[in-house]
Amino acid sequence: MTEDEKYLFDVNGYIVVRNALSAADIALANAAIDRYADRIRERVGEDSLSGGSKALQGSTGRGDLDGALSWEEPYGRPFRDMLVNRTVVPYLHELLGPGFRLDHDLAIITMRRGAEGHILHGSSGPGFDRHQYYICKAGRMHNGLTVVAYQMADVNPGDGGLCVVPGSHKGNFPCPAALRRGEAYRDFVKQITCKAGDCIIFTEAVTHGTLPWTADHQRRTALFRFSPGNLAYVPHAWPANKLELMSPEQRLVLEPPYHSRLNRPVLRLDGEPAAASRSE
Ligand SMILES: O=C(O)CCC(=O)C(=O)O
Repeated sequence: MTEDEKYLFDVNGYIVVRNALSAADIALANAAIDRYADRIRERVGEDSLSGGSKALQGSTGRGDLDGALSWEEPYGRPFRDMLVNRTVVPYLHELLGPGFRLDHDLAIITMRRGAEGHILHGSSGPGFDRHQYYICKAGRMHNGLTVVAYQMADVNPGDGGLCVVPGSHKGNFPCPAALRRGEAYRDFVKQITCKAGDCIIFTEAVTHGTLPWTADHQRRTALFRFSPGNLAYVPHAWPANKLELMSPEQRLVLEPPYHSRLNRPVLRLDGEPAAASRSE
């Protein structure tokens, strides 16, 4: 992560990593989503995410597609490879420390034209959330739960999708309800545009949410949530049949939470395994 990128993440609470996926990765990931499209579950009724906000409402819900890390070859491969993507791993080393681990299972988000938005949320404010935080001390950034969102389709200005309130990860006061509902202060909410193959990394501390999807093409985002190696948000024991599909490098990212001092194996910056190189 360059000094400029550290500045941008520290100031904004997110960063866009361009061209993290190759054209072949994008094509295979999209073919896999097409293959399993009948498993997409649209969040309607009590699963709706727009929280009753008129500004975020839509004609249908966000589509969720689970289980991709367990899909058979070749369909699951591009998603398993995202766990140890060599362009993205150095960012996670810097933001979460070596030994970062997958916290939640992968969730693929799809949105078709008219899909509703998601009320804005984030863990900054007057309290301290010990699982989702952003701190910078002595020139080093420390993050709790952190989202790594790979894009399989372009997100153009006005399409909708992920939005953030840049800088809000450092906020000390409660976020106004009208802002969270997309009903006021819209100038402070930034839609994040990007191309297929880009990856957006953001801290769960930054206030973020989803704008309704207006484009004719489907939104497709593979959303991973990582934690530092010592921390867990969700209880999780990865099942043996999932681990069997993983390479040795990918399995390192599925280690349970514990101190790196206890011989925690970590990925090197080039994505290969190595012993822990610094005490976290
Ligand atoms: O639409 C997005 O990318 C945001 C998703 C999100 O914040 C969530 O699922 O909690």
